Amino acid sequence: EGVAPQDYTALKLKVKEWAPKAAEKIQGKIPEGASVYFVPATLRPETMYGQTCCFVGPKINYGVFKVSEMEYYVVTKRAAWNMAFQGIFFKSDSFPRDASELPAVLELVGSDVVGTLVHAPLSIHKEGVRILPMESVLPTKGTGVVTSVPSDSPDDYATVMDLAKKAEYYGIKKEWAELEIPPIIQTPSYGNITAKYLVEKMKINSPKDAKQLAEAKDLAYKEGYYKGTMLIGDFKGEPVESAKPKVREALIKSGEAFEYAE
Ligand code: A2H
Repeated sequence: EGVAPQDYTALKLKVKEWAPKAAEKIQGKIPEGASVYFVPATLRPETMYGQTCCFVGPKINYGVFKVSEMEYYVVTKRAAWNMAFQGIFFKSDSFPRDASELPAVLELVGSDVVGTLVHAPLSIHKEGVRILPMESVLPTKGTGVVTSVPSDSPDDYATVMDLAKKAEYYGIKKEWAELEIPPIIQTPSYGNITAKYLVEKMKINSPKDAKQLAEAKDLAYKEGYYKGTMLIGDFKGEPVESAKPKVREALIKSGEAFEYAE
């Protein structure tokens, strides 16, 4: 990780239906009718059409943080602390002095929220996508929530394949990991589902093949960014390089995302 700040797009995935354990814990802690959002941080906003699920680390601790009377975000405490200094929770300049001053209403463990149904902005899956477990989510990066785009992220592709194969072991429904993977970006070298192409070509068999996945991630990122063309959405036919900031701006303007840096 370099010293230059990462400018993430923080996307708002609204909860439609809580998993049972989360529902029990949240009971009475949030006003009736309030909106709760899972907030993944992404560097690839132009791929959000292809979201098929959203990952949390099953052993990671998350907080539910109050943004306003009727709006709450699920992120790590570390991310909430950063957000507090980026004007996301507090309108004025009243910054928190320590973590106890963060507007947390309750804590949840990742495994509590697995199975929760959320609305993912731009996703072709309008009926919603599920919160699913990913062992490799780092608690020290972004918000600790990672939205899954298996068409363009080799990590996401390898993880959804593994989840579908071992659904019982993970305590999930197989079909939650098997939503259709739509083509989002056409590339000259890897076709229109770059991550699948690379994972298969490099014979990556597990989300634990960290070294190979890092290599695949690098190839996918460069090819998609410099040579990719959008196949879907308002900027269909445009190069990824020019579509990317436009998709980001549109998401921010519509209130479905905000800027988050670290
Ligand atoms: B990206 P950087 Cl389609 N733990 O979003 C593990 N991974 C995390 C994370 C965490 N706590 N927080 C964010 N990320 C992922 C989309 C995407 C991403 C695509 C292709 C590549 C890609 C959909 N997943 O990332 O270390 C998020 O996944 C590869 C660069 O800060 C985020 O963007 O550079 C990216 O890693 C941020 O990684």
